[in-house]
Amino acid sequence: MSVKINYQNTHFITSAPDIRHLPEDEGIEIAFAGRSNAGKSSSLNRLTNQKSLAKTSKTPGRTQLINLFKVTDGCHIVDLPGYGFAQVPLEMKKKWQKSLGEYLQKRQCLKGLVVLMDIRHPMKDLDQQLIFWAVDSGIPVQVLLTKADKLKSGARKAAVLKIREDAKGFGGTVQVDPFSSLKGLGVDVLRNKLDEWFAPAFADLIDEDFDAENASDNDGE
Ligand SMILES: Nc1nc2c(ncn2[C@@H]2O[C@H](COP(=O)(O)OP(=O)(O)O)[C@@H](O)[C@H]2O)c(=O)[nH]1
Ligand SMILES: [Mg+2]
Repeated sequence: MSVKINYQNTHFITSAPDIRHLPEDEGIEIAFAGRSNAGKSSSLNRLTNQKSLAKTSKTPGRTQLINLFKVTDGCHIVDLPGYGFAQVPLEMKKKWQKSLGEYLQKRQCLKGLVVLMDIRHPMKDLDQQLIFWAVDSGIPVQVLLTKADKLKSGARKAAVLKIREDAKGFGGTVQVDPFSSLKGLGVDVLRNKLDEWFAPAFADLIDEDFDAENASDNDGE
């Protein structure tokens, strides 16, 4: 039994300066993470069919807050600040990494991590660190290789295969797929993955004739 969630209803709830200030640890949370400029905001906008849900910016490192979005009751998306931004002082970087590690290891409601990487510059140190932390905590990971439209299909396929091979080294559930916000490539893969991760939030409803307002069959109505 699977659920199709309508991501178009996603809306902003709050911004937090750090992980400690996030709302209560309940429901199901999926985090999006990636280096600055990897295409995270664009992917959220594409996922939700909203032009500026997550402000996209050509200036790297501008989104320094953690943004929390509600998809539907009990289902949240957390947009983590981009990392790898050169201008951030080392002390701040270290502090941020520490609290990010804690979040991945301690947040009970975190049920999935989406890691976005530019397909031309994948698996940088902090990308690997994040995946390692998630796998270590039993959290499944979806890697999206963004801006896939920038590569011709042969080079794109080669990159995907190479990174899938690398991903096996983490030992956990790490799925790797190409993605393009520009062309819409991989959006279905992302939606299906989120549907799967959020599905337990609907477990009570599923026995009944499931017809939740915000999680329709997406059949046009
Ligand atoms: N060609 C191409 N450019 C993209 C794509 N996604 C994002 N970009 C561009 O990459 C830059 C950074 O995107 P943004 O979503 O703000 O990245 P963020 O810093 O990770 O949130 C912007 O100039 C986007 O227009 C994509 O799928 N294809
Ligand atoms: Mg952004």
